[in-house]
Amino acid sequence: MSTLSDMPSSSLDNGQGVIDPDVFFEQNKAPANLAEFEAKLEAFVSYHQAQKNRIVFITSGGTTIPLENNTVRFIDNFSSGTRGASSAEYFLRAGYAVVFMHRQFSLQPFHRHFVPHPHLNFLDYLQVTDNGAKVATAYEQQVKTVMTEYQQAKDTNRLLLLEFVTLPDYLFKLKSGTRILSGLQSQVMYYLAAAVSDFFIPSAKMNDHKIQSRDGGLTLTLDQVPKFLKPLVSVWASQSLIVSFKLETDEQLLVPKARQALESYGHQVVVANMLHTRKHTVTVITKSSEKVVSLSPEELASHVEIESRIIPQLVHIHDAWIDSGSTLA
Ligand code: PAZ
Repeated sequence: MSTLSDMPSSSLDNGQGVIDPDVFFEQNKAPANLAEFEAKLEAFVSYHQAQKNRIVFITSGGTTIPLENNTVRFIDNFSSGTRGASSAEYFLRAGYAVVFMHRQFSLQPFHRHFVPHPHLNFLDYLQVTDNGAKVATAYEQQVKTVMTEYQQAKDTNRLLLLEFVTLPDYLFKLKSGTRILSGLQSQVMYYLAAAVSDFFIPSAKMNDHKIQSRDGGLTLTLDQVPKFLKPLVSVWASQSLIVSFKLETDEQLLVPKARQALESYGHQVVVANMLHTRKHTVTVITKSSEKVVSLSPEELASHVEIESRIIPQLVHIHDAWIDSGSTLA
């Protein structure tokens, strides 16, 4: 049987496999495209800083956990990126410049209205004409509506798409992003909707090459991912408004765990949601308030999106944060 569990455990962990966030960055390799990520973000931030625009930094989609350094196999999670992609559109409507840091190939703002679709693929939206090709008549109106907003976001340079794939990729970019955005202080909101793994295999403990099946079954031991919200809130982005998400499958745990997160990390907002009801019910929790936001069956049937209710509330909380450095207004 192959096993990764007999490899040396980190020398700087707490004895239970939980390492300090700083140690994580020493023990894992920065993504190869970090410099490119930073250059794009720096240009975007300096443009919006000059315009005095608010920026929301959205994370969206799931992180992967590679099982080999030359990765053939990895652990993934369910997140499709709907929450992040739809929220980006409502933040744009609210006047924000949006950094959309998403899992590669997960849903993107605007594109999400067309692909993936259960019955249509990209080419089904097109039709051949005498001179070339155009949007098929049946979809012209829908394409026009979505394109108008998309074009406006592009023309005003208010949407920056950035990608991650693995957990280290995500964490290096998030940390770097907070450094680049730090000059905007309270003008920035972090909207951390990505489904980030709680467990991973550090690079030093991973097989370098493809795990072989010749020895039968495979036993994996995963380390706990350090609690990055702590340095994010207290050091990396201490002046900004931080909205984290809490996902549970046991209703009894949801609000207590969301409140525990607020207590432990000291940030401003947790949006709590259940796996199976996340598209129509969430609870927006601050230290002094708890508000259930939900859609009626009629609203759901007429394609109202819950993000259209969540974002205005967060904008309101951000207004107060900018005015008084508090969420209590
Ligand atoms: O990406 P999606 O729309 O399928 O799901 C959104 C979500 C459930 C990942 C998000 O709302 C969320 O709760 N993110 C944090 C997950 C966590 O607790 O790790």
